[in-house]
This record gives sequence, structure tokens and C-alpha cells, in this order.
Amino acid sequence: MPDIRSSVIYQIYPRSFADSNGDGIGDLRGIISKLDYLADLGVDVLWLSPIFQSPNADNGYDISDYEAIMPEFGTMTDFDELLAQAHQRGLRLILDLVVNHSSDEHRWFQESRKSKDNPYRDYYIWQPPGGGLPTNWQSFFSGPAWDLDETTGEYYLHLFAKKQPDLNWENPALRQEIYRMMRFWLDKGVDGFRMDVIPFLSKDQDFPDYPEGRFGDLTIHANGPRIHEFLHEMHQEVLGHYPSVITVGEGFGVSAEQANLYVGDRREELQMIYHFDHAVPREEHRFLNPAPEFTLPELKAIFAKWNTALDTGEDAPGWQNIYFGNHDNPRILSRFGDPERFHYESATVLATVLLTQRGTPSLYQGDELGMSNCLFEDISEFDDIQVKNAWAALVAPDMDPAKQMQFLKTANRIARDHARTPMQWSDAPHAGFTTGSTTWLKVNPNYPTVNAAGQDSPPRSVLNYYRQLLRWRKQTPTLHTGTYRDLLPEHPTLWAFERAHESGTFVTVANFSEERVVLPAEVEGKAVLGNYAEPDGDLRAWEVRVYVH
Ligand code: ISL
Ligand code: CA
Repeated sequence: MPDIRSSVIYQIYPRSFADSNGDGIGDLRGIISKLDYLADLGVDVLWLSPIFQSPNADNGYDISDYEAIMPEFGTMTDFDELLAQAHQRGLRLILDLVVNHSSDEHRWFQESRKSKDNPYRDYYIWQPPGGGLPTNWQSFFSGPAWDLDETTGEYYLHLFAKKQPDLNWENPALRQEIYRMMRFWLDKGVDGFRMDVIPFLSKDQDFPDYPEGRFGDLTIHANGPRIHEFLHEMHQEVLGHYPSVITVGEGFGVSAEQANLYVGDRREELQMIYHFDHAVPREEHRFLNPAPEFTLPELKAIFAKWNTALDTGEDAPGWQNIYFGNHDNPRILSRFGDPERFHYESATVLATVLLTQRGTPSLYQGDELGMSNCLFEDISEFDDIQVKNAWAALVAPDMDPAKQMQFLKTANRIARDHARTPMQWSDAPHAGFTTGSTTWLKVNPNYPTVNAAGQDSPPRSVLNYYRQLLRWRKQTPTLHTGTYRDLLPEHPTLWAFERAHESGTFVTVANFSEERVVLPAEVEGKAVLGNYAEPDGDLRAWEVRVYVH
């Protein structure tokens, strides 16, 4: 089994990847039809965002049956074929495990809400009304985290939307149900799980209000008192019995110092975690008060800090999953690059920096083509519950024109929908994503110039750069396990780092600007790879090079 450290993960957002039957919604047969493309790209592991039965209040992150396929996506037969065909091509497949909450349409919740003595009552978290809301806890998508359920007159907890009630991990019967479900998928041959908001599973049973000054800080719900006991139990009961299983925890609220509690080598919890230190801050009010983007020195400091932390302390070493973007963030090219003026150059800068970093990288679908943010002209063009609920809370009450403008401008920078527009396969109508007449979310109008078919043959294309880089990464052990050292942490526009290992030392140097920069003395050796012909002398606009010495 390949070491996860030499692997690259590719995230598929199934709703937007490829539509096989013309209904405008991506599906499993669509993914099957693109497996050759993915194998040829050179990635190793496919992570599918949720494919399970769901009313789609949060696009599948609200599951109503963990062992059934969402009918819009296909059938279990389609899934079995997808898995077999992926394996035939040497691709491993991991699923999204969303077990902090389910959908309110899950059978367990339907039972749970019926009566206080229903056998499923304790599958969820209920509190009596007392003097009103049990605590002042807030939810991600919709105000207070408690909702009064009329049938029994008690509140249930939902740290996300109302339709996403939190599961009660204190209940051993619930935990066993989850473990059984995990075995069901692993026994089918699934290669592992990406675990949604995994640090949230354990809740403080004293149900304290937010501490003074931290009202609404949702990171407080992470790292609860029994989280490591639960994850260790999951390992004993399930994960440890599948020696080559891949696990990636979504580490919302986990600090660099806490990371090895989850992924330290001997902890028997998870294999990898990914952090949020460089994710777009997304408290609801950000849509009217946007936070500035990270500067390059800030971004570099975050990567350096995590590398050090994972190698430090009694639980070291630990391993992480690294990324620039995913389905919860805008497009990386729009955040950190220059899609209009230096499309090829800045997309390949981001590719090279991520794929030569230390850690197992996750690529997000479409980044290998340089897909960028899409212009949403009106609130009605968005789909995401987060944007819609924030609009309802912040703008709809008075529809103040200045607020509307500010909101739309910010959403056009940070909304999750940017990552969710359909994959751009060709310059055919709807970017070749569907043969039908509509798509569930608008297609980025730049598809005639940015698409996979158009980038397939030209040697100088973002796609061919990724293909070449992924092949080179695979055969270069230094990139898998070599140490990481930032050579110029303070430099405002250059990211220069060294990866050292007995098999060779490499230096990546990337210019995150259009200004020419003199090659610093710290960078030595012979250039082996880059995004400009003749890599020599000053670094040109958005130029990246990798040196060996
Ligand atoms: O995008 C965010 C919310 O506005 C993130 O903070 C996100 O909610 C958080 O990282 C948890 O993400 C995961 O769980 C959510 C789901 O909406 C996200 O898509 C998923 O990645 C609830 O299941
Ligand atoms: Ca379809």
C-alpha cells in the first residue's frame, strides 16, 4: 500500500463534477466517465463530498440515510462500479463521514422527536426550556443553536442549520451505530474517510454559556472533553482493523499545538488533519465586514508554524493534510493569484508551492485548470445556505441599498459557491458539464477560455503543468518526507522554502507578484522545474522555480 505521504488527494464535489443524464446535476456515472482523466492527471486518492441520501439543506452535509446513495447521484450499483473502476486505475476512494450531525429527516431524528421516552431520544441532544434557550450558543448558518420542537416542548441542539441536528456522542448506542455504518463502507472496499467537523463530536455536558468576550466564537465547540476518548474508541472499534485505511479530520477549531493529540503517531486516532488557520474567516457578519486577505508573510508563517508543531512535543511526529482551497472557500486563483492578467503563471505558482510543501496535499476540482471565482450578479444566483441565511439576517430586514451592495461585493469575494460552479470540461454549452439545458448552479462565463479540453494538448497549459508536476512529485522522495524550512519568512512577495532529505535537497522559490525580483542569495542550485522557459536570472512576474542541490 502506498504511503500516504507520497499521495495526493483530489476532492470531487459530485454535484458539480460531471452530469451523465442531462438533469443539470453531477452524478456518480459522471465521475466514472472522468476516471481516465483523473488517473492521467496523476492524483492518487479521490475524496468525494457526501453522496448519501439527503434533502440537501446543506448540499449533502445533512444526511438522512448513511447507507443509501442520493437518488440524484445514482444508485448503489453505480457506486459499486465507481469504486471498482477507480481501483482498477490504481485510484483510492474516500468518502465524507458527516457524523457530528444528521439531517432532521433521518429516521433517528424522526423517532427522537416523537416522545421523551422514544428509544432514539438520546441519539440527539435535548434540553428542557427552563427560562428559554438552554444556552446562548450560536449556530453556523442560522442564529441560535437551539430550536424548540413543539411535539415534546424541548430544545434540540444544531451547531449548523436547523435541519442539521447534532448527534449525541455521549450515547454508546449511537456510537455503535456509526461504527457499524463505517464498517459497512469499509467492507465494500472504500479506502477511508474525510471526517466532517470531527473536533465537534464531544459536547461539554455542563452546557456553559460562552465565556465573557467570546460570544458566538464557534471554535469553543471544538476539542470537547471526550473527543480523544471517542476517536480512540473509533480506532479500536473500526479503523485499526483496516490497516491501510486513510483518515483525514477536518480540524475546525484545532490549533497547531493541539494537532498531535489527533494525529500523533502513537495516539491511535487519525492519520491526518487539516486546519483552518488560512481559511476565509466566515462568521456571518463578515458579509458586511469583510476581513482583509492574508498577506504572504502571514500565510508563510501559518505553514511554518504547523510544520514545526507537528514535529514538536511528546505526541510527535504527526502528519497533516494541506490545501489552499476546497468546497468551503472561494477559488484559490482568485484569492492568492491573478486570474485575469497572469492566469497560467499564477495558477502554476500555487500548484508548485502546494505540491512541493511538506504534508499530503489536497487539490480541489478545477484548480488544475485554473478555475476562478464566478461573478454572481444578484443574490438569487447564489445557492449556498450560508449566503442565503446571512442575507436574510443582515440585508433582507431593511434592504438598505448600501448594505446590499456591500454584501454582494463581499459574497463575490468569499462565498462558498465560487468553488461549486460546474466543472469546466470544454467550450461546449454549459462547459460540457451537462448535455441538458440547465445547471443547478451557474457556469462560470469564462469557460470558453478556461476548460479541460482546451488545455489537454498545449504543452503550456495549467493542466499539463499539474500533470508534469504530479508525476515528478511521485518519484521524488524528498517531497514526501523531507524537512521544511522557510528561507525568507519576512519577504513580502517571495515564498522560498527548502525541503531536505538524504536523497536530495530542493528549494522552491515563487514570486507572488508581477514585479521582477532579484533571485536572493539564499536560493542555490540548479533549476529543475519552473513555469517559464529558461529559468535563470531575476524572477519574472509570477515565476516559480524548483532548484536541486
Ligand atoms: O464554510 C464554513 C461555514 O461557513 C466552514 O466554517 C464550515 O462550516 C466548517 O468548516 C464545517 O464544514 C463542514 O461542515 C459543514 C458543511 O457545511 C461544510 O461544507 C463542511 O465542509 C456542516 O456539515
Ligand atoms: Ca445528473
